[in-house]
Amino acid sequence: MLDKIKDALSKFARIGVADKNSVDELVKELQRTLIQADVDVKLVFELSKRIKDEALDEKIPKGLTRREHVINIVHKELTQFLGEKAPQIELKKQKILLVGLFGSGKTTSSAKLAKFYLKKGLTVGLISCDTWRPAAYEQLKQLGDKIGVEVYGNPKEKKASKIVKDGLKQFADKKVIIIDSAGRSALDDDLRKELEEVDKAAGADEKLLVLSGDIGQAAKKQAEEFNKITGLTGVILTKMDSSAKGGGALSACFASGINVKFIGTGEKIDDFEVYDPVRFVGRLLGMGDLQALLERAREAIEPEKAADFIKGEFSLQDFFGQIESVSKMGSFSKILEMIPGMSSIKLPKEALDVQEAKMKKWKYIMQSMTKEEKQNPDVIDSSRVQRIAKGSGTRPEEVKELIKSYNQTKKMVKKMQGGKMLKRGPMAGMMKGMGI
Ligand SMILES: Nc1nc2c(ncn2[C@@H]2O[C@H](COP(=O)(O)OP(=O)(O)O)[C@@H](O)[C@H]2O)c(=O)[nH]1
Ligand SMILES: [Mg+2]
Repeated sequence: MLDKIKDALSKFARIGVADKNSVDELVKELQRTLIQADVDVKLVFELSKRIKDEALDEKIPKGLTRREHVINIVHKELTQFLGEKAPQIELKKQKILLVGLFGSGKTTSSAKLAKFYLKKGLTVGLISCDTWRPAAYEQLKQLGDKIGVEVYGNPKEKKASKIVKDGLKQFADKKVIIIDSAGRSALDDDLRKELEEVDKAAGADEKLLVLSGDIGQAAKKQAEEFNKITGLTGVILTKMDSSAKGGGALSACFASGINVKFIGTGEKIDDFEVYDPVRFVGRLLGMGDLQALLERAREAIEPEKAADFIKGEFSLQDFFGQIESVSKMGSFSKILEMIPGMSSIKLPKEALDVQEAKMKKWKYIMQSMTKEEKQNPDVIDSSRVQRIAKGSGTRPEEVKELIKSYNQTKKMVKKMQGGKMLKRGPMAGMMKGMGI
C-alpha cells in the first residue's frame, strides 16, 4: 500500500499542472490502492469524494501552487481518515494487559512496550500468563533478558489468573506491569472464559488488543468481540512493515472508535512506535517535506510570520544546530525518509553509513571550534584548521569540507531569504550542503 500511494503521488507531482484530469487520475489510483489494502469500499468513496471536491475548489491558499494544494488536501483527508491525533501515552503507575489471537504479536509487543516505558525512565515488570503455548514463558524471558526487564512466570501453574495474581505481588514496586496473555486460533469460549478471569485478576488500567495488520478490515469485528469481553482501551497494530493490509486495519479500527495506540514495524524490539497519524500519513505519502508544506500553507495565511524565518546571519552555529537536530532524530536512513525527494531514492547501505559517520565527525569538529569561529567562520585560516583537526581527531581536509558545505548552505539560505523558497524544514539545506 505504501509504495503504491507514493508512486501515485510522485506521478502526480511530476505532471506539473493539477487539472481536473490529473486529480481524477490521482484519486482513482488512491481508490485502487486503498481498496487493495482492504479499506472498506464505502469509506474509500467518501474519502475520494471529499478529496475531489476540495481539490477542484478554486480557493487555493496564497503561496501554494494548485499541485501543492492538492497534495495538502490528500494529506489532510488521509490523516483524518486514519486517526487524526496521536494518542496520549501516560507515564503513570499502571498495569497493562495485552490480549489477542495466536501469532498476532502479543509476546513480541509486550517486550517492545516494556522497552518503550523503560526508555521513558519507568521501572517495568513483565508477566507471562500464557499457559497454553509450550515455552511461552521462555520466549518472554529471553526477550526480557535482552532488554534487562524482569519476567515473572510459572510454567508449572495451569491457571493463568493465579500467575497474574502472583506476578502482581512480585512486581508491586514496579511502575509499569505488562501482562502477556495466551491466545487461541479463534475467539472461542475457552479463551473467553480465561480472559475474563485474567482480566479480573489483573485489574488493568490499559487493555490493549494486539492485532496483526494483515487482517485488514476484519480488525473491526475482532476489536468489537474482544471489547465485549474485557473492554479495550486501545489497539497495538503489528506487522505494519510486512502487511499490505495495514491501511485497512487502521481505518477499520478508527471507524469503529477504537484507538490504535502503538504500531509494530518489524520483528526487532525497537521496531515499535506510538501511532501518530500525521507522521504515518507523511511516510505513507513518501513526502518528506509535508510538514514544511503545511507550514508554508500556514505562513501563506500569516505572511508576517514567514518573514521571521532565519533572521539575519546564518552562522556556523545555526548550521551546527541543524546537524544536532538531525542527529537527535535518529539514524540517517530514517531521516532520509523524511526528506523531499529522498524517500523514493534507495541509497545503498554503505552510502548511508558513510553519511552517518560524516555527520558525527562534523559534530566533533564543531565542538572543537571557539565561539568566535562558529559565529564567523571566515576567521578560520589554515593554522586554525590544523588546530581544529587536531582537537577533534579529524583530518584538515575534513574540516575544510565542513566549512565548504557550510558556505554552500549559507548561500542557499540567502536565496530562501530572498523570497522564493520559504522554510523547508531544518534538513533540506543541510542535505544540499552535504552534496546528496
Ligand atoms: N514483521 C513483523 N513481525 C512481527 C511483528 N510483531 C510480531 N512479529 C512476528 O510475529 C510472530 C508472532 O509473534 P508473537 O509475539 O509470538 O505472537 P503471539 O502469539 O501473539 O504472542 C513472531 O514471528 C514475531 O517475530 C511486527 O511488527 N513486524
Ligand atoms: Mg505469545
